[in-house]
Parts: sequence; structure tokens; C-alpha cells
Amino acid sequence: MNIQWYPGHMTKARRMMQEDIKLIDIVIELVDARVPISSKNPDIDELAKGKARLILLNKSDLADKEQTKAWESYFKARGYFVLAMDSRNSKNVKAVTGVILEACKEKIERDRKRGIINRPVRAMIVGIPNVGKSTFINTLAGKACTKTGNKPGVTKGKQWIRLNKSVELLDTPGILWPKFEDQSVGQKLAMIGSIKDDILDLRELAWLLIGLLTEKYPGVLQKRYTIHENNDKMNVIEQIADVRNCRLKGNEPDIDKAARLLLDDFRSAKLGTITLDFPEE
Ligand SMILES: Nc1nc2c(ncn2[C@@H]2O[C@H](COP(=O)(O)OP(=O)(O)OP(=O)(O)O)[C@@H](O)[C@H]2O)c(=O)[nH]1
Ligand SMILES: [Mg+2]
Repeated sequence: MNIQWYPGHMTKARRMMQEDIKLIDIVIELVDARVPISSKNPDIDELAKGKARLILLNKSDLADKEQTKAWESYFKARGYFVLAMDSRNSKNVKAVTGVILEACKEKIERDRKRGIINRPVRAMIVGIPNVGKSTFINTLAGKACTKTGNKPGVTKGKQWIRLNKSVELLDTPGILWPKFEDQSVGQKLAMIGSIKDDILDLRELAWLLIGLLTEKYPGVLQKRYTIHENNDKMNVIEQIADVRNCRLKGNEPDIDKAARLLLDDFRSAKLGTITLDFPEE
């Protein structure tokens, strides 16, 4: 299974982001807490050179808590500010403003020395498709959100969302495409549902997921489906088809249906909170 994606759009989005980044003080990058490396585009490090950086481990409600902690340490050790969160939850999102100001402390201090006081910090959200950028912006902006409108001369055509007196957010998030140099990256993004299923071989994806789960989370499939875990992936999926009554005419197991069921269960955390990227790897 060779997953590839819109190279044309990628160039344009990259160029736009390059322009936008000039206007901002801090880049807030959303990654999926279940796959913090696979969902992180390494280009952003180059694009955001010299800017304050905040990584949000989003959808952490679906990820393995212990691994999320390990990822927080991992990114902190590399100079990023980090927060784990569920962007749909306004309580989670509230901590963000404080961290933004902390991350931009030096810039605020520099401004102050030059006599510039109360100039809001400008932030930009970036992340791969479906990682939760819009959800995060909506929750963060909440009802208090006021568009500050165009500011001719300064930010031609750009819309800013005034979050509070100290932070403004560019209202168009930067969409980055993940890098598919390593096939496992595309596969993991497909498993979490970030790539349209109609371009995927769900059967193969289910196979790969079974392989990862039996290695990293032994017992999870057994518990969910009351089956016997073993190294024969065909056998595992046949057992799932059997216990979940996925059958074709003539009573043959419906492997495709069982594959979809497994993927749906994984994506909605019915198998439990699970992470597929590990910092020690
Ligand atoms: N469980 C969970 N779901 C989330 C979270 N954040 C966003 N979602 C869901 O993820 C899906 C995608 O969210 P969006 O906010 O549309 O993602 P986006 O990054 O704006 O996507 P594009 O606009 O396609 O680039 C939606 O179904 C959200 O409800 C989260 O923290 N936890
Ligand atoms: Mg969006």
C-alpha cells in the first residue's frame, strides 16, 4: 500500500505559510497525540525558525496517557513548549493563553524595552488535515471571539481573531501535509483516520493494525472481541468476523466488514486509549 497525497497543493500551502509566518510571534503546531511524530511535518521547523514554538498533543483523550506524558517530556527536552489536550473541551484549552505568553516572554520583554507596551502576541495554528485545527480555534476563541478585521498596510487581507488583550490569532490555519517518506507514517495516519478511506486498502490496514496492537498492546484485541490473539493475522480477523457476525452469503467470513469494524473501534477508542508512535523509537 503506497499512500501519496496532493503534491501541487502542498507547494502552494507551503508558500502561503511562508508569508504568514513572517507576521507572527509564535507557531502553535497541532499534532495527533496518538501519532505525535507521524503527524508532525518536519518542514515546520525550518519554516518557523526563530519563532516561539508550542506543540499541542491534540486528541489526547484518545491516546495512551503514559505515552502522552513521555511525549511531553520528549518535546520539552527539545525546546518546545508542550500541552496535551482535548480541543473540544474548553477547560483544556484555557491553559493555552498562559503558555503562549510564557513562550513569548522574551519578545514581550524586547518590546517593553523599546517602549512598546500591550502589543498583542500574534499566533498561528498549523497542522496536518483533520488534526483538529478548526476545533481548537473555535474552542479557544469561544463566544468572546471578535474578528479584528483587515489591517491595511500591516497585514493585507489577513483576518485576526482577538482572543484577549494579549493574544491575536491568525484565523486561517496553515495546513501541512505529512511526509510520506517512510511508509509507516502514511499507514499510521490512515489507521487514525486522517486519510480518506476510499483510497485505502482497509484489509491491509487492518492487518497492519493487528500487527502493531499485538506487539504493543497485547491482550487488547482478546479483551474487546473475546478471541485468541496469535501471529496469524488472517486468523485474528476471521475470528473477529466470526464473533461479530460479519458474514457473506454462504456463511463465509466477511473480512472487509470485520476490517472496517476493527478500524472504527480503534478510531473511536473502543479498544482503549492507544498510541502508535513511541518516543524511544
Ligand atoms: N476525540 C477528539 N476529537 C477531536 C479533538 N479535536 C478535534 N477532534 C475531532 O477531529 C475532527 C477533525 O477536526 P477539525 O477541527 O475539523 O480538524 P482540522 O485540522 O481543522 O481539519 P482540516 O480543516 O481538514 O485541515 C472533528 O471530528 C473533531 O470533532 C480532540 O481533541 N479529541
Ligand atoms: Mg479546519
